[in-house]
Amino acid sequence: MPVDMETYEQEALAELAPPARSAETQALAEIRDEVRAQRAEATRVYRAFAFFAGLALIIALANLVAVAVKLDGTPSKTVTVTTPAAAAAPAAAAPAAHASAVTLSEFNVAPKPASVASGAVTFNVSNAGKVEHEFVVLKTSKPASDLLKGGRADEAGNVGELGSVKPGQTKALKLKLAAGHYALICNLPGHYAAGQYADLTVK
Ligand SMILES: [Cu+2]
Repeated sequence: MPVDMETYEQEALAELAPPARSAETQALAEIRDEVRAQRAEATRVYRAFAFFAGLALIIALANLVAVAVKLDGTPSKTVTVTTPAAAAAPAAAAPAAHASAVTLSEFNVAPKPASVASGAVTFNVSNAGKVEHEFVVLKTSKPASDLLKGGRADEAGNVGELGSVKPGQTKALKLKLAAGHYALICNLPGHYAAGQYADLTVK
């Protein structure tokens, strides 16, 4: 009887096993089908996306071509900027100024303009530097850079000066100047040697 029981159990197990296995198999098959379905759906979505993306690209390209064709077809307009004759005329025949704005700094003299008309000339001298400067006008045939004499500039030909222009200060110097070459310098110790000079032409 024990043998029979064993056989029965084995048979019973054998009977149970296949359905159990087939249930598992079926579950796996369902999962597989589900995965396939999802994959198919994903592919559909991707294809749809790719289709619309492609469509958008084609539309964009078509627009580009349309714009290019339109641009090509449009007669190119040359924009001519006409300088007003009134503005050009003074520049061409600018009368020489009777004033020059001079900026002093470490260590420079910057007259604007650097050419003035003979007669009454006003120098509006500003000290844009951080230390005190002076402003000396010399009538000389030598270049402004060629006046050094013992550490300072030779002041021969001095026609007028402002002895002191403090930082931030602006002073006017009015002189009667004949036509010729002038040197504008600051002759405080070391300033000329450091390059504080400029040439001026009086016409
Ligand atoms: Cu100076």
